[in-house]
Amino acid sequence: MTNRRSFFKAGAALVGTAAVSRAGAASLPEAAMQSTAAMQPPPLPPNGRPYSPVITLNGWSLPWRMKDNVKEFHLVAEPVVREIAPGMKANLWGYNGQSPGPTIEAVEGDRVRIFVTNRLPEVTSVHWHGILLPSGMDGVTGLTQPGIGVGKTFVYEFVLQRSGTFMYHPHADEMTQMAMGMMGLFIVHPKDPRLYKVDRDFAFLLNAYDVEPGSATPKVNTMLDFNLWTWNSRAFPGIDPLVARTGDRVRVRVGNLTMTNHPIHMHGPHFEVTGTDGGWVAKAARWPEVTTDIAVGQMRAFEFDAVAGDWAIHCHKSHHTMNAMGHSVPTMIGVDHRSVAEKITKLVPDYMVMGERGMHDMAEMEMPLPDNTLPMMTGTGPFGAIGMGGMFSVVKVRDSVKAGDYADPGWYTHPKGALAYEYQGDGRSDLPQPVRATAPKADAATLNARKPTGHEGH
Ligand SMILES: [Cu+2]
Repeated sequence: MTNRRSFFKAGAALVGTAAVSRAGAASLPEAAMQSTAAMQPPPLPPNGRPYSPVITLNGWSLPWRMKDNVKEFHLVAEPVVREIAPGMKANLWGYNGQSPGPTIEAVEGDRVRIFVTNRLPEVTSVHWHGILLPSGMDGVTGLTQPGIGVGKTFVYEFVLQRSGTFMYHPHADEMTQMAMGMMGLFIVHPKDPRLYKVDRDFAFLLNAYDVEPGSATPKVNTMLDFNLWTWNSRAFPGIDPLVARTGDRVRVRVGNLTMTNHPIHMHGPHFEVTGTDGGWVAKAARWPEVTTDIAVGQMRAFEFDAVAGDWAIHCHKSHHTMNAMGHSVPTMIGVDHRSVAEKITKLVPDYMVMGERGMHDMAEMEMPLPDNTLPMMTGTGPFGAIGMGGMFSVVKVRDSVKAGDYADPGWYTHPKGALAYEYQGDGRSDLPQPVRATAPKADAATLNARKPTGHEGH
């Protein structure tokens, strides 16, 4: 039972195997529940080693019970209803009332004992993604443990060997359970709270769902063509802003549990990646960036010095800043279909011509949508439609924000002379035509060129 052999030969500094204490498992710690998608201000640790908690966007951190110097947490895997954004709720699976599950926060060197109760209709398990632990605690159904049966509770116990940004998710029927939203963040703070200290520490998971417009339950067999691209199971404009004070050192931690990579791009100040799956990045190995690509299963932490303004932060795959809508919409740019539209309107009075001058109109029009469906491009700023959904938010930096205040400060007031404006200088609207080269005569080769056709099925 008490196996004290080192489980990781190369790491002399590592503490020995965590042995589950059956006495400790005698009574279940209370399982805190959350019914709202509103961000819950992070509590300071009531006991144990000190740390500065992370801000989980639209989320919360799980309280623990300290028992004989062990932090005891209780996760309950269960069906939940998550508000993806105001106007749309999804039937997901998650933990303790929400998807993603609550963020687990602890400190390097802590011994944690995590009770997992299964209230799903099938077996589950929890894999502690990125955390170095005895392999028997790794949570892989069939390989390191039997699945946690319906209605049963399992206990995981291990010592946190190193600090960093980690995740948890099932390793049982993963395709279904992750497509349904079962995942959470696991943050391990450094033992020395002065190490890597920042003023604000935000965290979110990249996740994705395929929920048909008008329905509420994700299609779990979808492999790549998801239609809801979310951060912590929220789509813009439902995603919290990242609020900071001018000059704050800000960290953003991101984990990717979707089925594709996401180049996360931030406007404004350059940032540097300070943490990866392998831990903290040495100062000499950091370089300035404005986009960091986060592959499937990866975690990244990046840091910057906050500069006043409203700065967009988003995935740079432009289809990931869109909300659900059918994808089989033909490209109409450059097509004048007014005469056709007139004929259709006689038959279908509500018919709308759209897309022939680009898609921006769609961000502004109020189109009737099926129930429980978000507009495809949405969110309104001080200057009109933002035309974004999905994986998009705003870093809102102000001089006046107080320490510990994460409330939305509203829109930025731009200093005089620091705002783009419409040119009205000489009143001319007939701008000179550019001189264009004359097109060469089409020859046989051009006429024979075959263009690819048929994009149905994408
Ligand atoms: Cu993306």
